[in-house]
Amino acid sequence: MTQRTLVLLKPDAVRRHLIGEIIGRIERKAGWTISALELRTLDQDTLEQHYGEHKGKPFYEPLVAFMASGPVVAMVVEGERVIEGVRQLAGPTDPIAAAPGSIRGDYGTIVRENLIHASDSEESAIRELKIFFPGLS
Ligand code: RTP
Ligand code: MG
Repeated sequence: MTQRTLVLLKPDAVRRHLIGEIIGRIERKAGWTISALELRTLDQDTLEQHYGEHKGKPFYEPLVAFMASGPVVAMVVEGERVIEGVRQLAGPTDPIAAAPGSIRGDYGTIVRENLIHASDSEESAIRELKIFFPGLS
């Protein structure tokens, strides 16, 4: 099943010069293709749309401040079961719980600064891709 997912390399990944390392892991997966890619600083409106499901939670405000603290790399990745696949490469949200070999397990520090976002379902992917890449057909 060919899918599309939204991947964000968060400001910590950009600051720590880990973009190449993380993109390399995605590219090494046979059959996946990066079909759009952009470095951009996210505004409040975009972040509110993207993380709307977390509004009101205690971590929401610091999360949005962190996500606006520097540029992110936004990209579209396409391929076979790529939604589940990139989540697998990323590892669990909390880097302490993430196994070595996963992106968050290898490089994550605290739960907020966990390097990468990847859509968590087909429904989320469609919603998030519209926010970040509205021109996509
Ligand atoms: P993401 O949406 O960024 O791909 O991460 P996720 O699905 O693994 O985690 P989610 O529950 O959607 O949380 C979104 C992001 O919020 C930050 N977070 N901080 N307790 C905390 O301080 C806390 N919990 C979550 C993380 O940056 C997480 O990726
Ligand atoms: Mg999430």
